[in-house]
Amino acid sequence: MPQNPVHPAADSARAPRPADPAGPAGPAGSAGSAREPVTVLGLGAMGTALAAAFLAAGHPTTVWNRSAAKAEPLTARGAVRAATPAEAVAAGPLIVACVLDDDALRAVLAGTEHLLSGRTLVNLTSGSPEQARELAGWAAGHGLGYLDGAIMITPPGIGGPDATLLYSGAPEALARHRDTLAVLGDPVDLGPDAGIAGLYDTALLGLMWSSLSGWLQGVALVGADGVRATDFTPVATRWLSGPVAGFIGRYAAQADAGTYPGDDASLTVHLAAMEHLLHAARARGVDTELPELLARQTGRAVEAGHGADSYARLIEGIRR
Ligand code: FVH
Repeated sequence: MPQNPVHPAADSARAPRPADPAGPAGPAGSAGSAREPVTVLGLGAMGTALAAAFLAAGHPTTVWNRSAAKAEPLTARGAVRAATPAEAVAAGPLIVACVLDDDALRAVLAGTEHLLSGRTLVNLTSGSPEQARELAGWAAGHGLGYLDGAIMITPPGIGGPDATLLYSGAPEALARHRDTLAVLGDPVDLGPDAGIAGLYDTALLGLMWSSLSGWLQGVALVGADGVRATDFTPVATRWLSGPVAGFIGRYAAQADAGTYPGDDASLTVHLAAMEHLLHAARARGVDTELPELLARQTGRAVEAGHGADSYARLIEGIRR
């Protein structure tokens, strides 16, 4: 394997192992003056953005991708292309993986097991909480620190002010690599259970889809009377970021406590307003599937005798 002048640690699988991840950061670690070397496995749209952010921040960056050609724009900017996953893993203490799914990640890591001890794997591949916990157990068996991560932004936003990444898993791994990972976006620590980041991810995506569909419903409704989406939207975002965010903040405590005082607006009032939405949608030939679902959930709670409760009461039906 050829010597690499830019990043000698990428030279071969014979490279020395990194310091114990639980120990203090070495000269190349987050706490040192030199930038920590990073390996990025997977150069799809997201992996490429991650590697580009590390490079832009001055981290010696080794990359590997199944289709080698995708590394070219990054090598042109100073990345080192590893010929194999093993060579990439051996390049440094911190491995950031972002491939299609869990199966792909396992395929990539197969055959690297003997190199893993003492390093940290940050898995930014989307997966289920169960897959994350299984991977954490597998990693522990190989002496590999494991952090599961969820990226709450699309590739162009990586490194930008709106980028948030959720992490859960080995606490010492996050502490050790926090400065490096902060290059990608604000790191949010969700604790030691590796499955929690993925769980938040799916819950937050569900919230995003519900919000987007609610907004599209509104766009269709006002659009039927000639209002443009771009005129409706500033009012909608003000509504969402102000009052609606406030409702959520208040209802969170009710959902935890299991008591739902309807002192702001009762379910009976909500149901009556949903009937207006249904009527307005029908009158304009707009799809009613979403408002029907909302009215059905609310109607069930009212029929069960909870009409005086707040909207947060619906959690009981959703939790089952
Ligand atoms: N793109 C986004 O906005 C979201 C944001 C939130 C997190 N997701 C997750 O990130 C993972 C990767 O997503 P991506 O957008 O980078 O996806 P692609 O551009 O399609 O790249 C896929 C990479 O995976 C490699 N790959 C696929 N199968 C295998 C395999 N069997 N063995 C090895 N590598 C594999 C693929 O390689 P290649 O096709 O270029 O050779 C790409 O590097 C994903 O979990 C999102 O849910 C992104």
